[in-house]
Amino acid sequence: MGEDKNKKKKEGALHVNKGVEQPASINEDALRKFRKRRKPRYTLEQYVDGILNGERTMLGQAITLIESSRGEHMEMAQQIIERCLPYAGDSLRIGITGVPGVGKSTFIEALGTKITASGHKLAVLAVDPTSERTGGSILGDKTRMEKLAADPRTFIRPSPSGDSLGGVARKTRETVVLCEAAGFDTVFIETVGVGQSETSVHSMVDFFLLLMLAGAGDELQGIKRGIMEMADAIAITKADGANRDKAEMAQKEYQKALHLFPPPESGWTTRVLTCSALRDEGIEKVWETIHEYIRFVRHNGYFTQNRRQQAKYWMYETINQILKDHFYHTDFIKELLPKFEKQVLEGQKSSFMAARQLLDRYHKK
Ligand SMILES: Nc1nc2c(ncn2[C@@H]2O[C@H](COP(=O)(O)OP(=O)(O)OP(=O)(O)O)[C@@H](O)[C@H]2O)c(=O)[nH]1
Ligand SMILES: [Mg+2]
Repeated sequence: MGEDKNKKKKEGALHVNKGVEQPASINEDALRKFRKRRKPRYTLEQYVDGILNGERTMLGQAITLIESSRGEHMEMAQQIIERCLPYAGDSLRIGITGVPGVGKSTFIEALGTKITASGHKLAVLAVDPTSERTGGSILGDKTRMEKLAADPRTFIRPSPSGDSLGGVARKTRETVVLCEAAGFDTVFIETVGVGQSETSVHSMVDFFLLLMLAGAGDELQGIKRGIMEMADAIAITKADGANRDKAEMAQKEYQKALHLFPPPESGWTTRVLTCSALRDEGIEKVWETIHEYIRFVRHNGYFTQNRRQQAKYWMYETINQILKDHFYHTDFIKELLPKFEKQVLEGQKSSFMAARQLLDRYHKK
């Protein structure tokens, strides 16, 4: 997926007219060399000290290294994470998902301002692998999160961009570590409930909140059953004005529907709530429910068990990711791929054979 995107970028940027001599690519090369040489801006000590002091700018700079694809940056990012790990883990990680327009940003603003007003430090991150929205998904709707964006107790960071879902999710997972080391005791991870990203987010949070609309025609609004199964609570949004009754009806329906699902591993009974972020109604209740859940799973041991399982999951995810990245970024593989692809497309080689041969060449390199 990521590879296709890169390819498109290269081919689609400029149209080359036949017969017109193209300028030498000296500038490109010079630029590339300059970029390659650019070292991380600060020393490891400076990054780590800044983060542990809770400096938001330093935190932001370090996250930029996590998101970078330059070797030196990645190396430095890993060292920073390593040094921050002993100070991480001490936050409440909450995943928030829902279809576009369900009211995620408005909800985060309403709940977030309450959380920071009670003295907590909140980090708001996003996992959003669809490039069109990237960069804009969180910061773009600053108007919906006006108070939070200006709140010194909040750190808001849009989704890392230009990568596959696996890459985006892993980077966000690493960003959580730095946020926690910087003293953020509550972390929200927002994702749009339309694809695979919920599963990734679910595997990095302690509590998973699904926001849903009432009476939007289709009963389950294209929200897959699997996503409802993952939710520790469902909140029906926009329960105000004429929508209020509909929201309460939906609440009953979903509560009933949930009975048909297998009981979750945590032993918790999924709650269905209603809220209005605009009117600030029911928001407090959602927060109380989250705490009730945390007390419950801390008591029965699921909290720790779940975090350990997640750590294991991310170990394998990271291995897969690194192996895959390394393979696709190896120069001779990049050269061979189009040739093999062509042979497969033309039926000269089976896909299995092509894959096998490429991997053999890769291992022998
Ligand atoms: N009546 C009412 N409208 C709301 C409420 N919360 C959000 N809205 C409106 O719903 C629209 C979408 O809200 P957002 O918070 O931007 O929704 P979102 O889920 O972040 O949307 P995307 O970022 O596109 O995924 C906006 O016009 C909001 O003003 C609410 O509690 N009541
Ligand atoms: Mg939004």
